[in-house]
Amino acid sequence: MALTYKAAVLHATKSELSIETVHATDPAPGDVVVRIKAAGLCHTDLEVIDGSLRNPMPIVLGHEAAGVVERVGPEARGVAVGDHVVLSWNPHCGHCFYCDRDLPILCESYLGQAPLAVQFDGASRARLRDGRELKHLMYLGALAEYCIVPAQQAIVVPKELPFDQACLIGCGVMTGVGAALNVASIQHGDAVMVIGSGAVGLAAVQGARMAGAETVIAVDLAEDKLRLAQKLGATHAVNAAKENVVEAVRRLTSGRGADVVLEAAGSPRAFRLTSEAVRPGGEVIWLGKTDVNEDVAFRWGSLMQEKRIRRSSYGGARPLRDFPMLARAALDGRLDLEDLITARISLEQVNEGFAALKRGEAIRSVVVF
Ligand code: CXF
Ligand code: ZN
Repeated sequence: MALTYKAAVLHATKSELSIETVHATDPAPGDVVVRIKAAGLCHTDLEVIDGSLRNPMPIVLGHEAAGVVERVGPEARGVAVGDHVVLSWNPHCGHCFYCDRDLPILCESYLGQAPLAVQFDGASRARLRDGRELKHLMYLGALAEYCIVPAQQAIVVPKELPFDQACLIGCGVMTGVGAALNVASIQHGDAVMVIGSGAVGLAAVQGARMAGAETVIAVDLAEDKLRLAQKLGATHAVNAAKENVVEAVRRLTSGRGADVVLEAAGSPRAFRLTSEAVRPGGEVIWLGKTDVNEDVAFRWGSLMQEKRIRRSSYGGARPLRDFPMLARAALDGRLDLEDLITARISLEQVNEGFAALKRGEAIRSVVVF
């Protein structure tokens, strides 16, 4: 049966997405057909729109989504029709050099094919009405009523979790909470500084508390975001527009600096701050990003003294293990997802949603289908 559905399609950089009826191609035997119920708008989608992240066009954006499984291919394992799933944007082969070293985010097939914006088997799963092939951002293209993905990308989560909260687990929450739980080695009683109070930073604040940090210092330029960080578990808030952040963190840590710094702001100033604010022997995790061709300068002295600096792109995600864990944490009240949702919008409002994200007004706008 031919499947047609609505999708948010980008035809050219710096233009608006158009909502179009598109035609699915036949699923592969290992695929599942997921009816999308909610999808968050992330900065990475915005980078494709503004052209700083190059992708072929026309392309369906969106990579943070949850939905219901409607069809399961004969070779798909681990999911059943009716399951509620959160989608992962990191399919991986499981047997290359990096998969073998527990780094699926560096999987050779995943990285090799990502710029092509196809599904993991190298083919597209949808066409425009005129027959032209559609591309899918980050192996998903989830700003659409349907996503056809290999079963490994559809992770079953408890049905009690509302879809608008569940979708956030697929990117921003996994990245932030995962940085604290999987990537950093936060010890009970640690002082953790989190730079940036957007979706990833607010998830990192919560992850730091889950990991046992006693002091969590949120840093941002906006008072309302800092207030939200405090509501979500930050013990201190520092407004970098008004205060000297390094002095503030030293004051709160007996002069040493933070044990762990999680960066989620994505600006050269924020990156520079990380190595200044961390204590000798402490750990820095960079989550944000800036243009790949931009230079970022550091004071050499700030990089000395046994500091450990690491970059992470998906919070060390092992989706099968982590997505259900994050869903349970949300259901138990240990992880607040509701407060990350600034607005619920329709697919037709997606351009307004991206404009709000660009202006820094939204933590997460969630398209609800
Ligand atoms: C990004 C992180 C850098 C690689 C692409 C995906 N994360 C989420 O949007
Ligand atoms: Zn994202």
